[in-house]
Amino acid sequence: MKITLAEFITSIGDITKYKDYSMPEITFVGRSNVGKSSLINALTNYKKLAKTSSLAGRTRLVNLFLINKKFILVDLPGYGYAKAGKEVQQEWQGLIEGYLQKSKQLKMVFVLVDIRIKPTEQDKQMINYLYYYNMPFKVVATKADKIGKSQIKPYLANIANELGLGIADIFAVSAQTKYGLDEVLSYMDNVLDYDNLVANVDLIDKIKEGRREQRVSKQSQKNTLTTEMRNKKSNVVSSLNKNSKNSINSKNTVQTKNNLQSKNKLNSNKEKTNNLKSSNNDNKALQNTKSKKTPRYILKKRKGK
Ligand SMILES: Nc1nc2c(ncn2[C@@H]2O[C@H](COP(=O)(O)OP(=O)(O)OP(=O)(O)O)[C@@H](O)[C@H]2O)c(=O)[nH]1
Ligand SMILES: [Mg+2]
Repeated sequence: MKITLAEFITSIGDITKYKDYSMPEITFVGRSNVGKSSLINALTNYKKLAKTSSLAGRTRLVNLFLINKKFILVDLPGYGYAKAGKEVQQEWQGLIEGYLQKSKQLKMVFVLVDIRIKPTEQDKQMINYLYYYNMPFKVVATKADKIGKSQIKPYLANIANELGLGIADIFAVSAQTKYGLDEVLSYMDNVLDYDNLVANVDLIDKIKEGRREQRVSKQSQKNTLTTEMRNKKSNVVSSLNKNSKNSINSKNTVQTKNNLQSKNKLNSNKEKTNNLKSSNNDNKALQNTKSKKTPRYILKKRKGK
């Protein structure tokens, strides 16, 4: 089989949203940084189909790629990346297991191990898991370019021994030098019965159309929401204005009442002061009448008499 066309279908972060495209699927599992995404790029001959990184934990979602319009390659997050933290590791584990359980079209699981590194406990658990659920799998030892060609067989024998498999059950590959890729491709060919696969010629167009419709409906939802929010806002503002007017009115009424009361108070005070004043004047008048003495010149006159 020669891969001439590879197209991105979708990325899934919530496995409940996984959709069955009714096409055979092949997936790649393994430790973070083992080379899953690089192997997909090398097999398809696309440099940037799947995102890769020298740092572990690059792939965080389940990524689906349509190949030659006939089958799907699935790139999964890696396991065993301690630095990602427990919660994130569990999330990735959930995506890996969720995908393996959900896919009804899974024809092959490639379990990747680094050719130079002894398979980890998690690699063994993965293989036991696949055995347990009776899922077809094959081990692929990656980064074969890192060791001399003559070393490949002994390294493969070690891995096979660790995993309780025969050496023929393991492929050795290099995404960098393309070593062993043809072998993997022809194995895929057999597994898929590639020549008898019917191409789904307009799947990507349908997906694109679906995405466009989603975008439009999201945008219109957003617009409705914005209009609703604007209306709500203007209602709130107008009711605020009404309230503040009412409160001003009631304030004014209270103020007028208060003013009236204080005016009345002032008037009654004034009256009181006036009363007091008049009573003072009366007193003064009384006092004046009481202290009225005979004028002095009259006295003198009387003396002179
Ligand atoms: N020398 C060599 N390096 C490789 C090979 N395959 C992958 N690498 C490198 O290994 C690193 C990790 O590769 P990825 O393909 O991102 O690994 P992954 O398994 O997808 O990693 P996660 O997405 O984090 O799970 C990158 O720096 C690659 O360039 C290979 O065959 N040979
Ligand atoms: Mg990756």
